[in-house]
Amino acid sequence: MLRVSPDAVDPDAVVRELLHGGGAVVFPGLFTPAQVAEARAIVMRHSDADDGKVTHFQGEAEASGTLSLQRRVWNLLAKGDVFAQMAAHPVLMRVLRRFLGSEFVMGSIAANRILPGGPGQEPHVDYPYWDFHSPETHPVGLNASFPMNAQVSIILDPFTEESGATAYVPGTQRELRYPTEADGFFDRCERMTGEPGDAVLFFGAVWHCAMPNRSAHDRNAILTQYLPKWVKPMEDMPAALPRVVLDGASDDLRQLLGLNYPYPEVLDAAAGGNAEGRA
Ligand SMILES: O=C(O)CCC(=O)C(=O)O
Repeated sequence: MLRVSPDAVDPDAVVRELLHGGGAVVFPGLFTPAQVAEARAIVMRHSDADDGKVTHFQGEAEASGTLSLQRRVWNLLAKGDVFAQMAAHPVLMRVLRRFLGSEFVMGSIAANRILPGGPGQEPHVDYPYWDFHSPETHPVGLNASFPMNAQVSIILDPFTEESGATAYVPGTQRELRYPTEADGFFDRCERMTGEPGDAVLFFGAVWHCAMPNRSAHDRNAILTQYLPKWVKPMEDMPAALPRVVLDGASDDLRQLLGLNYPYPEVLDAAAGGNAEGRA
């Protein structure tokens, strides 16, 4: 995986790697130990007693009864200011504006905690390609020549092969299709290993999945999903956030929440000149 120093980021080089190279880059040490500690404490607090919120892509875990050892904490913006700092980090904003367009939005910000002994996931591609196992539900001819997703995993615990660092098959984003058994994912995969505070940016069309945690410690990561402004987000974040967070949102956060993008709109009800101007 290409390592990109946060002090020397060339957005065009990152975009090339995401689209035409391995599909993933890591920004080492993007977040401070204090930010990591704060984020981790909140995630642990919200998931300690909660074994009900799981992810898709967990067929085997369902069968083996270990489902409760992989936990999600959704809607993180409502749970601590540190998550807005993470989501709108200037390095990420700069690169993502190049990759997804200057008015890109955020589709989701959640934590994935895998407890010791916890399961991995099935190899998959991410929203909005998540159900590409039924390609006929998507437009004809859709390919990966431009991206409709970017994922950022912010690592909160050591990500090692033992602890279940995300597995991915470099280059598969170019194929834009759902991985099948016949693809031999687990024989071909590499791992997104890293240290707390590192941020891995990848194109969610690359085949990937969380892996089982065989270490003695929890494996936490913040998973942030970014989309072009016109893709319907996965989480309805504005609806889930308290008014005070929306009112106090920075310009970047307003953009991420999609508050600057007007559609869909009831154009009959819009002020006369606007509707005409936008048609
Ligand atoms: O936590 C991980 O390693 C990846 C999670 C993931 O790919 C997902 O939930 O879609």
